[in-house]
Amino acid sequence: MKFQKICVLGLGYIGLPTASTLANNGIQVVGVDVNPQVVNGLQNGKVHLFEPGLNKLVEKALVSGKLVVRDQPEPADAFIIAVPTPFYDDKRADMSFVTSAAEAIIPHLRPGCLVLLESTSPPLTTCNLVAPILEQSGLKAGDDFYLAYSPERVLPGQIIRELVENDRVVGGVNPASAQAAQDLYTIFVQGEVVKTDATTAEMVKLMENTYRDVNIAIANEFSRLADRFGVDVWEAISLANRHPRVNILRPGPGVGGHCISVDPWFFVEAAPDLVNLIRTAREVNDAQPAFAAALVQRALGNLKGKRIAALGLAFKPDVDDLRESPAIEVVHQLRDAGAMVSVYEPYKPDFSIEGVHATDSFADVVKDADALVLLVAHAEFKNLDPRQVANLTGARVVVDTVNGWQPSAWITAGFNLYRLGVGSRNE
Ligand code: SAJ
Repeated sequence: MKFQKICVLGLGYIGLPTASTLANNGIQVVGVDVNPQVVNGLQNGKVHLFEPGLNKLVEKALVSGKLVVRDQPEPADAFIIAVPTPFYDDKRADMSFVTSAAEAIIPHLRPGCLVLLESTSPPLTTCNLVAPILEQSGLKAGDDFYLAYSPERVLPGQIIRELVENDRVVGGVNPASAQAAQDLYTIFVQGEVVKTDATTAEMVKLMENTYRDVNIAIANEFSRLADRFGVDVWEAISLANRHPRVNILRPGPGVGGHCISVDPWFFVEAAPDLVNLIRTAREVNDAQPAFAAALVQRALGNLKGKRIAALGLAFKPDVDDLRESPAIEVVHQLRDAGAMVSVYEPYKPDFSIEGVHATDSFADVVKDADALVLLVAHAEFKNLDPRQVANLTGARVVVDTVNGWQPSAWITAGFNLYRLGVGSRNE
C-alpha cells in the first residue's frame, strides 16, 4: 500500500514523534489533538513535551509544511490512533480516548484506508471495540478497510532513536491489514517490521511491560530482604548478575510512568482468575514508596516537623514526566507523617503538591533542610559534589533511594548516608 497523507490522532509522547518522523520522510501528515493548548502551541512552533531531540524533529516537520496540526481529523490514506489509555481508580482501563478517536475517524473512512491503533490496550480491543465503531461507517474491517494494532515500544528519553531503530510488531485483523500496516511502518522503521494478528500484537505489548514490572518487583523485594539481613543489595545484585543467565534489575522507590505501572492491570482486568503473579508484582511495586518513606523515617526518627528536601519528582531520571511517579507518592507519605517537605524537580520546577513547598533550585531546596532525600537519579543530582553540598546546607543526613550517589564521597564530606536496600549498614 502507498501513503500520501496520514492522520495521526493524539500528539503526546508517541503521536508527536511519530507524526513528525513520517512528515520528515516526505509524507503529508495531519497531527490531531483534542487539547486546544497543544494545537495552538504546535501551530506556533511550541512543543509541549520534553524529550531529547523532539524539538528539532518537530520544527523540521512543521517548517517543511509536511506536518500540519489540527483539532479534527481530515480524510487521509491512513489513520494512526496514539491516544492515552489511562486507568480508573479501580484499575480498569479507561478506553474513552480510543473510543472518541475511532468515532472521529468514521466520517473520513473510505474504502482502502488503513486504521492503526497504537495505544496500549486490553486484549481484543482492536477486534471487539475499535472494529465495531469504525464499521458504523458502513464499511467492513478487513474487507473494505484495513485495521491493525501496532504497539509502540519506545523508551522515554530515547524515543526519537528507538522509534526508528526498534523492531515493530504489526497485528492485522486479517493478513491484508497486517501487510498494509507493515507497508506504513517500513516508511521510517529501520528495525524489522514483523506481521502477526491484532490480538497477538496487543498481548505482546502487555507481556513486554508486565515482564519488566515483575522483574522490577523482584528487585524491590530483594531490597527489602537485603535490608532485613544487613546486606548491600546493590553489591549483591552486581555479584548475582555475574551469573551468565541472571540479570536482576534495579530496586528503587517504586515503579511509575504511564506504561509499566499501568499495563499489567489490563491483564488483571481481562482475566482476574489467571494473574496471581502479575497482580502481586504490581502490589509489591506499589508498596515500594512506603518502604522508601520508612527508610527516611529510620534516618530521622520521628518525622513530625522535620524539614526534608526531596530531590526529584519525575517517574524516572532525566524525563519531565510525573505520571504515576513513585517519588510523588514518597513525598505524600513524608508529608502525611508530619514532615515539612520541600521539593525540587528540575524538569518541572513549578509543579505543586498540596502541603509541600516547591522550589526552583537545588540551593533553595536544601538551604533550611534537616535531611536530603534523593528520589530520582537525574544527572543534575548524580553529579553533585558532596563537599559543595555541605556548604549549601546544615543537613547532615542524606537518604539515597536510587543508588545515585557514591557512598564514600558523601561519608567523607561529613554526611550520614542512608541507602535503600542496605539495611543495618546505614550509618
Ligand atoms: N525502574 C526501576 N528499576 C529498573 C528499571 C526501571 O525501578 O531497573 C522504574 C523506573 O524508575 C520507572 C519505571 O520503572 O519508575 C518504568 O521505567 P522504565 O524505564 O522501565 O520504562 P518506561 O515506562 O519509561 O518505558 C517502558 C518500556 N518498556 C519496556 O522496557 C518493556 C518502553 O520500551 C515502552 O515503550 C514504554 O514502557 C511504553 O510506552 O509502554
